[in-house]
Amino acid sequence: MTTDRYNAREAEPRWQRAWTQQAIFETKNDDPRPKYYVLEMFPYPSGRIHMGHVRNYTMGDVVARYKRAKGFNVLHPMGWDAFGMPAENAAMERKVHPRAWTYQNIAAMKAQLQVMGLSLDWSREIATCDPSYYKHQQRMFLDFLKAGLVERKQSKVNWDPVDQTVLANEQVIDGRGWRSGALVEQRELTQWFFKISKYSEDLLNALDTLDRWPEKVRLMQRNWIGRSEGLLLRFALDPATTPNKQTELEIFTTRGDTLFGAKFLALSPDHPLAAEVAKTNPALADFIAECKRGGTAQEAIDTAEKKGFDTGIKAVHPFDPNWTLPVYVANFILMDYGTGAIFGCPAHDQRDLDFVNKYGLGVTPVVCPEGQDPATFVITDIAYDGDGRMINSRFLDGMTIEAAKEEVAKRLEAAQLGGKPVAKRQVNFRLRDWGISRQRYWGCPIPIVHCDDCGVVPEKIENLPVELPEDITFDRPGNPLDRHPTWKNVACPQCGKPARRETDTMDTFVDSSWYFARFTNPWIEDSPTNRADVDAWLPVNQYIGGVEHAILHLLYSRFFTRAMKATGHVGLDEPFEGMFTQGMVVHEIYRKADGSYAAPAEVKIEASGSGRRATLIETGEAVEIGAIEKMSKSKRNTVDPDDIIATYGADTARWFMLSDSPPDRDVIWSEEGVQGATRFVQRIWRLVNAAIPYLPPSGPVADTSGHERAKALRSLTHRTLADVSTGIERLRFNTAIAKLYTFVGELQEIADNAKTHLADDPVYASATREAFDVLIRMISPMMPHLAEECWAALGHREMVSLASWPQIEPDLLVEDTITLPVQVNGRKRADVTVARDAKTAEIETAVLALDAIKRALDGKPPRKVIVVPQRIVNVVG
Ligand code: ANZ
Ligand code: ZN
Repeated sequence: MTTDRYNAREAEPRWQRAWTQQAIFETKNDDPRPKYYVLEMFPYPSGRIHMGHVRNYTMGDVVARYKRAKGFNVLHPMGWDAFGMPAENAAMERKVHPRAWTYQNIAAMKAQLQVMGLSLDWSREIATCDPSYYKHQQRMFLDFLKAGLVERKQSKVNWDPVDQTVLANEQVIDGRGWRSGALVEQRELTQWFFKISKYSEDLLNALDTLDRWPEKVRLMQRNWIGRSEGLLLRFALDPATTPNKQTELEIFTTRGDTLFGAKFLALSPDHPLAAEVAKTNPALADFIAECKRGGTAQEAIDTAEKKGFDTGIKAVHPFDPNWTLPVYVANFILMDYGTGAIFGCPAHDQRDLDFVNKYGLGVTPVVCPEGQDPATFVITDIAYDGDGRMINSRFLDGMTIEAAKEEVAKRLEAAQLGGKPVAKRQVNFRLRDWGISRQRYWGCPIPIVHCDDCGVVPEKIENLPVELPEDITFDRPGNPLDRHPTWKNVACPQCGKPARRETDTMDTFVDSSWYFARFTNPWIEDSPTNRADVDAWLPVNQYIGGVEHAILHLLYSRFFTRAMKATGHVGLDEPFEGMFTQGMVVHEIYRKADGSYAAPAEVKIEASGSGRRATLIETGEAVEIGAIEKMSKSKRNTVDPDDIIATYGADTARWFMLSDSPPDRDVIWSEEGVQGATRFVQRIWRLVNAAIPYLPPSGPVADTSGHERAKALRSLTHRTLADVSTGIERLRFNTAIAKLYTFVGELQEIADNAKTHLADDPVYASATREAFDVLIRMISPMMPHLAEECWAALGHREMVSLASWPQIEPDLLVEDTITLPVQVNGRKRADVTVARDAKTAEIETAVLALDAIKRALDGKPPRKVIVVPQRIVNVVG
């Protein structure tokens, strides 16, 4: 018998080796069992895993191990989202090649993941920077191009005028280039786009079918796609005020009801009419140029001060020929939404209100909230965008907003301007086409050649992959592919004449938009997917990741799957059947007297009075315990998974990660919590070893009839099993764990007195054996190493990772007693607890034996006792 402490440091690597040697987590595509595909978002190889990864991958691993035990053929792969800017930054700062940097990081992180004991199929490992992966991505780009899902068009980029380079949005900080500090400008470049907007309606509607996605995520996607119903409305212009006798201007509005509150029209700085006026108006030309300074990021546009320039053009109100409105160019109107022109109603749109307050154009409210007096309702600084009744709006007065919209639409559809209806109804989407061109090296090359004679020519499929050159320099800003001496010089695939390669690479979101499909058969060389395999495995049954990817990554993946279907690479639309977004890992912040931060590893926490106090381990200096926040390097409140695993073992880290909070909420990482988890690991080990000498071999459980205690134990075992199973199925890991704590508490008593309870009671010993065998299988998804060790100690030869999940015996789930209320002459006097199958006569006897009932009857015999089976007992006195 082993009574030693459980030594995680020795046991964990031993079991990891055993799993690897027997390749038990390698999944076969031809396995006939039902499939289950569980996937966690693959990591960017930054160099080290963090606690967020630990949480994410532990959750996925519990699901994978559980489903395997339930008899599924489980696919649980892992790979690397390996292209991206940090590798280029490292190259610039440390003179290391992006490829070398990336692969070193992959090796380091892979070792860290292996130490966590994750049941991953490493035979399917993918790195997106590997030509054997991106070759297929290039192929799909060409397929999409042929299918009309790719387009080349002008688009704005952030341009750093000092570094002479294009910047990603995240490289623009407060309107300046992150390296040069120069004010960023907008530039137009011809770029490649995936036509995701073709699927706007479908991507929106299909959200309704994703009933295993968090509502929050679906809502974020809905808002991002942004469907709005409105009007395309043509305003007549006074031709005398326009540069070339233009007679009309088309705008898009979702608020036709507010037309009588209109104070101005506004054009985007990129609107053709603005450019036309600017030709003869240098001040306007300057204004337009100024608007183009500052980044292209939406946020920058939203927060910038609202500015405009009066073009001098006059527009005519559609309901009143004598009412004219000034036409401005304004910096907050985007060219690529609606028509790039609007009418402004300041009372009910904040941007418009800010604008008119600056230019003194006045405000007339036209919607009055319920309960407000229209005579006194005014708007000054805050626009009103709520519900109400129409006011100051002639024939619309008194209507609801909806009714007014309808009335306006009807009248303007019937009215004519230049021989056509003034307005027509239009559905608009906020979702823009996906610009994938990046002017960087470390990404998937776009397989296109530019030929002076043939124009834009797709590379031939047989020439794929277009591989990145190895010999590049990072001594200057800009795209190394662009300035590479030879790489871009190629023969035109069509005419053979000298031509140039496209030097843009793809947005790294493309790489992560189909990796889940590639995992289903990462070996196939001549196509991105094997149709039989990909159709058998997809959709991913359970996808798990951070809420920060709730919008773009999931939307792009949903688009890509549709595009792959359109080009014959998969057979479905929706890649992720179940989606789960886990909460963050948060930790206290410690601040030293000088204001700098101390890391948790440098701090000792002690109880002090009713609270806690923290000191620096090294110097004893007191540190202030601050707020609990997301782990971040800048606040130094991070805990290194490696340290935790080295000190306590992976099982402790995994258990604590799951035990403390609901998985979709934040979990507070604390030393106390980790201590609690590690004590629990030791407790299970002691418990098992105390019982082992008295346990019969595993086998059918002895007949417990007539043995109430054994029956009760079996019932507890199976009820716990049922609860833990549902907990895991619903990803409520913390509730599953709470049940396990209770169960272990009950088993403790047996173990403490093992000899007395078990030595001479074979029936109870048999029920106890069952309890332990079930316990170990229940903890095995969360603490797989400890479970293997206990399972072996309990005498099992096969690994618990291969054992099947215990069968729940439904009979044992029903409690075998029942409690009924007892009334005397219509008033409740007591409860009676009897066997569920007790006969009426037995219930009568039990009821009349109760003190409360005797008292209520004043000691006299009852006139009648009526037992309503399973419901109530009525005593008539
Ligand atoms: C008049 C109006 C009055 C508007 C009012 C709003 C409130 P969503 O819902 O996102 O579709 N708009 C139209 N095109 C624009 C552009 N290219 N750039 C900036 N703004 C634009 O938004 C539609 C509303 O956004 C439209 O309805 C228009 O302003 C503005 F009390 O028209 B509205
Ligand atoms: Zn050519």
